[in-house]
Amino acid sequence: MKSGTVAVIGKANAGKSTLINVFVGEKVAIVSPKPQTTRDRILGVLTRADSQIVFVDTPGIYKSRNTLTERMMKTTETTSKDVDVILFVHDGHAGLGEDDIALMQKYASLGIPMLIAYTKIDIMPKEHIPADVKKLAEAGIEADVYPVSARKGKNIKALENGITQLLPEGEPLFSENVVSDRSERFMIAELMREKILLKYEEEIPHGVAIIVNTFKRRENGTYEINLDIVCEKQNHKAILIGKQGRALKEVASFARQDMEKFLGAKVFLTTYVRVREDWRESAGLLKELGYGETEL
Ligand SMILES: Nc1nc2c(ncn2[C@@H]2O[C@H](COP(=O)(O)OP(=O)(O)O)[C@@H](O)[C@H]2O)c(=O)[nH]1
Ligand SMILES: [Mg+2]
Repeated sequence: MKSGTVAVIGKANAGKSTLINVFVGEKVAIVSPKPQTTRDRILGVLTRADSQIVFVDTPGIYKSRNTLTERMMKTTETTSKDVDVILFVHDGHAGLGEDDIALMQKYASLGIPMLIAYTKIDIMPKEHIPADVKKLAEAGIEADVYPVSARKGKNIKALENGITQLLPEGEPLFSENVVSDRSERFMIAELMREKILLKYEEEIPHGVAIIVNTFKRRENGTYEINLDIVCEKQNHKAILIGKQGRALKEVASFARQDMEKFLGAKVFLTTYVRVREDWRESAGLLKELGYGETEL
């Protein structure tokens, strides 16, 4: 059996998490048009009759600015060195710049087999693809390039086959019914954060963390969930809540609907917004909020 780990690497917003969700066939990582959506390393597991691919989603590559983004970068860096295969995800529709090529060269030089997913081809002119593939070859990047669309499910199977071929022979790392290493509790917090990312301007969601206080399955099968939405400033709290609590009610309602889909049961959700100043700069608070150092 082919079995191994694949680090999914690329710039913020390239489409890494979306691609993993499509491979796995379930939402294991939240997605939004904003950078810093993925903060943590998350595993997505794809098991077939004769193969198991363990995708490692990473926060992506950033120019570090605060303790949280630094830790995110470190997660990406350590992950990329400790896997069987690197899948470099490039947003084809964003164009191929010198900085993209430099990044690919950097990861290609680690001595780990690498493939390139050239994604979002559903929203770009097809004629750009061969020109970019040629540019990559000219830059000495030997990795096979797979033009794909995660959104339209295009060419995903070919990429899966390409990855499988590069994996070593071995026993599966996870049992066949596992799709992620993360708990339901974690996904609940992430779904709340996703809706906040989608609704508010970047400054607010980037300063938000979610704490799950209560996650309880009642005897009748419904769930009782209570969350703290932690933000960095009083004025962020006011914006999060909105006039007469309307903004918060709306995001909580969207989050609850997704939680119900995810858990397959009715959810009673209550939320409370708290201010903890500068939590992103404090190692202690980061740990408390679940952003401690992670190891593969
Ligand atoms: N049109 C299109 N959009 C995509 C595709 N893959 C991802 N996106 C969008 O790109 C944005 C960033 O995706 P995400 O998976 O969060 O990127 P990440 O930061 O690399 O994990 C989201 O708005 C996605 O819906 C794709 O194949 N086609
Ligand atoms: Mg992501």
